[in-house]
Amino acid sequence: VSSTGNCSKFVYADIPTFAKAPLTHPRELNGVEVAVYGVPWDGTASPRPGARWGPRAIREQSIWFHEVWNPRESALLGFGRDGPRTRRSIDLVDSGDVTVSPGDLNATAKAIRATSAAIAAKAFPVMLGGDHYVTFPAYQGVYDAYLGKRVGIVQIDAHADLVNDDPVLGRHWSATPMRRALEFSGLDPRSLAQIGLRGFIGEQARTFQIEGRVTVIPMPELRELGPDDAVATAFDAVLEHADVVYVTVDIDAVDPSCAPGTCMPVPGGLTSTELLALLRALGARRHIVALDLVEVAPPLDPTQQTQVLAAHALFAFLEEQFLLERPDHTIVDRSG
Ligand SMILES: [Mn+2]
Repeated sequence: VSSTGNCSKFVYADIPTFAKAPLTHPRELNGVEVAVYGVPWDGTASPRPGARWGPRAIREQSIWFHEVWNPRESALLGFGRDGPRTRRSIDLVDSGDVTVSPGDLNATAKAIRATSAAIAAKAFPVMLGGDHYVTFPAYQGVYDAYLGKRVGIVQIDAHADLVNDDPVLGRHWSATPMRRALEFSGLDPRSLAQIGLRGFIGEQARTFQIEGRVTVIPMPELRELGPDDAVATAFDAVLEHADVVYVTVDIDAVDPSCAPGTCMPVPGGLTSTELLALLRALGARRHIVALDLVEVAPPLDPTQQTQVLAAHALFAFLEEQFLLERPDHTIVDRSG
């Protein structure tokens, strides 16, 4: 959107909306297919802040390929599956950022939930975080938009984020969102699947996983299964207890050597190649009603590669989900 009325091809020119898509308010999404929005919030990160800069940094890196891809005008041609394409373009917009209130989690969570609900009612929401706590109010918004449907979760993450209550940090911070989401939905914990876990886990969270029979595919098992089978296993399990799926991707699932810009890095994670393959495997699934990508903390990565990877991962998902033909392709009914 340049002052001459033309959308400049250059990465360094213009206002960097996601993929240089038009900026469109969540109230004006009629006919829109995908709406990207940001939550510039890290007020619930426990160890290191920085994820408030995530949405802007991902947007900046999302325009590198504008020369070859303008979502509404030109084809997005990645090197994924070589299948037939259902179409060339995606009716994608950028709905800006949720208005956060620094220091006021209640007001911020309320705003996230309202924005998420407004977007999910009209389009496929892609949320750019933010620390991982923001997934909880975003999930609530999707739940509101799909009232009557059981919204399961497939989570790509190094951590379980299933802490219930911490003596110091309490119930609302970046290690609790999956626990809060299950508590809110009242769904069987088997409606949650977690892929990429590693490192060490608190007893509280581990006990919940075991007792609730949460599907957990830790790193060693993921390496054995490969991305396609891991995603298939997760979806098969979750869809026994859910009608639709919310996908949340914590960039810390990736090894710190590929994605150092995150608040709680854990060694032994995905390569960037594996993350892209996972996002393609996810993108090939039906039943997904929302996606988020969280915990990109640009101040912790002077090379900017964390947000470059984040942008590529989102493109891989979008190409699979919206442009490539799938044998089981079904658009989820948004009419409720
Ligand atoms: Mn997380």
